[in-house]
Amino acid sequence: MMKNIIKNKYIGLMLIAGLVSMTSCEDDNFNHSPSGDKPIVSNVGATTLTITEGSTATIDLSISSPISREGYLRFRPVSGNADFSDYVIGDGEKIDYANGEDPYHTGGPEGYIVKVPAYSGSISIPVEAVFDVTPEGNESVTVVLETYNNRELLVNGGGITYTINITNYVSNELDITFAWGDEYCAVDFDLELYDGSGSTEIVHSWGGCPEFIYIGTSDITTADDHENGALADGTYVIFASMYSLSGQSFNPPVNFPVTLTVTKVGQIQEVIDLGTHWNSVDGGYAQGNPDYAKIYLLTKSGTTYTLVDYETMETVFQG
Ligand SMILES: [Ca+2]
Ligand SMILES: [Ca+2]
Ligand SMILES: [Ca+2]
Repeated sequence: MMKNIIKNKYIGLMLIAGLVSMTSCEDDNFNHSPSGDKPIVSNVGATTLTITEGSTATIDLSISSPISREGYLRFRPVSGNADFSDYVIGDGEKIDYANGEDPYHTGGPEGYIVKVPAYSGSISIPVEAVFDVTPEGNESVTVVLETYNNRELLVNGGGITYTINITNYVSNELDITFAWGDEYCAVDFDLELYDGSGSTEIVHSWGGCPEFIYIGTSDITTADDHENGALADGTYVIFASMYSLSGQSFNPPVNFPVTLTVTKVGQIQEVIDLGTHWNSVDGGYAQGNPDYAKIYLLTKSGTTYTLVDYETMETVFQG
């Protein structure tokens, strides 16, 4: 009984507040657009984008009547084999239920969210095809542009469909990635590139997990983490090692799941399994393990790279 009285009182107060605010609306001259007059967002550029990995294109929109409030739009993927790791729309903000993300707590399907600033008459939204070295087929995704969250903006026709085609990046650059399992990142492995004598370091990768060296097309000037540059034709030394267990102990002992992945960017990739070379008992250099490194000879001849296992003299990569 008491509950009902309170509830009725509350509703009564709400009605009075509503009447007051309606009255005050009629008293001023501010033009409140009925919902049918909300700004309409229209496409003004291409609706099919073809973008090479590592490059960016734009989706260009016009907004029919700029408003004093920010609005939100969503690009909702509806089909295709490219996922959020392959392309980024806007500044990358998204709802992604697979990873428990919903920044506006509004529910609804997954997609990239773009904020349209107040007073915008147009907006140009970047679409980035994410760079990777992996040789792969072309990727594609179809997304639908829709209003989102506060629904201050309406999209022409209720939605605009865009097709984003992602072209595999291909080059004569070489990527060498040395990985030992994300769960063992506290253990310190290192990757280094030396000249043919094995005594002068050209470049090293010491601070990552995985470590990688990228041999690009510009000149190397200083030895630094991952720095890329062109190499003159000749033979070089790749030195892949465990520096230290870094105080980590493992019970039971483990073989670290080490791989050396050699990729002629976008073209040829070889994953060399080194899963039996390093373990938690023998450790690395700092633990006095004499077999703490794997050594390879890397020969560059024009745009062809050959990697030979120094122990067995077996060719493990050519491309
Ligand atoms: Ca890709
Ligand atoms: Ca690729
Ligand atoms: Ca390291």
